[in-house]
Amino acid sequence: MTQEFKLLPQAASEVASSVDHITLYLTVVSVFFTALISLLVIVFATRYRRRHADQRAEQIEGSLPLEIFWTVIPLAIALFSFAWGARVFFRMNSTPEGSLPISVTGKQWMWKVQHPEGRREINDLHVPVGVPVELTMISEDVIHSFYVPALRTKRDVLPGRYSKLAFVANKVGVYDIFCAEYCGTKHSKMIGKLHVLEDSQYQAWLSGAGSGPAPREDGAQLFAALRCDTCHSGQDNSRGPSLAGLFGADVPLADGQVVKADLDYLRESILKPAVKIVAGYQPLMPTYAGQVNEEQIGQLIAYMRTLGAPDPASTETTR
Ligand code: HEC
Ligand SMILES: [Cu+2]
Repeated sequence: MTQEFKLLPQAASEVASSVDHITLYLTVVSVFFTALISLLVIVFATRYRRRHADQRAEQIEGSLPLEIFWTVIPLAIALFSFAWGARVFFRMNSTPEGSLPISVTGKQWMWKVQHPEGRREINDLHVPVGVPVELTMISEDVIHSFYVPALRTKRDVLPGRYSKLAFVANKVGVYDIFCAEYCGTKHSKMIGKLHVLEDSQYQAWLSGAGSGPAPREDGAQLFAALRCDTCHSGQDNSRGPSLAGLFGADVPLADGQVVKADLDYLRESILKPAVKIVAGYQPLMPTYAGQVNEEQIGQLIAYMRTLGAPDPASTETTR
């Protein structure tokens, strides 16, 4: 209904329709109470106005049933809005198992995208219809924000920290992508298109021009080129810890803390190795800040995630 009269942008996901329904509901409730209260103000002001100069107000004692009535009704409405909103919020922010991992790097003033099997694109994002997608995003410079109105979803893209955005597009078509955080002179030009394709078209598109090595393959090359393997050979006498099975594991640190080896931890280990020292090791690792850009860090992480995994070819590589 809301799509027919063009008050709202197209809706290309189930979440988008849910967001529209909540918005509509909140608008109706607000308009209803605004109208009711305004009307009552006018009615009471006229009806109970002062009629002659010596008229005194009568004191009213109050009424318990009335007070319960106007406390319980707003409470019920507020709780209902909260429960409904929270449900949609959780649905928006949950990533189903087996989501398609795609990495996005924001940069003044463009969106760079890399698919898990290697195809890259700039200011375009191709995804299959009906398949859950998870974007892992980071910025090379300032804060950007990845916004797709048709999906009613938006997430800040930060320098120095990964953020995630999950969605399932349910309608084939082409939709706008905007940067929703002012990021400099050409912020308004930082736009792109989301292309939602049938699965077969997506597969065909994946193998088209612009496909290159998968991030994990680029990562393996970088790992050798940057000589990471000299210290992380995985051998017992190696100067650095083995990286096999590291991703997602708990890492005991020299100061007694235990941290989870997530994307941000791996990224920090490459750029600021001295911040968290693995228990039992010396702080020998040099920093690679300035030698690798965000995309290369993503590739190194994608490669490290394949280490020690049962079958590297089938391992999910988010970055
Ligand atoms: C000079 C030897 C050396 C080189 C070269 C080196 N590392 Fe390290 N690395 C270490 C040592 C020693 C540690 C453990 C101490 C620490 O946490 O800093 C470590 C820790 C790590 C950790 C955290 C491991 C864990 O178990 O939590 C990661 C991830 C890592 N290195 C990745 C890399 C990558 C990627 C490269 C190449 C870009 C690299 N290292 C190059 C010596 C090295
Ligand atoms: Cu931007």
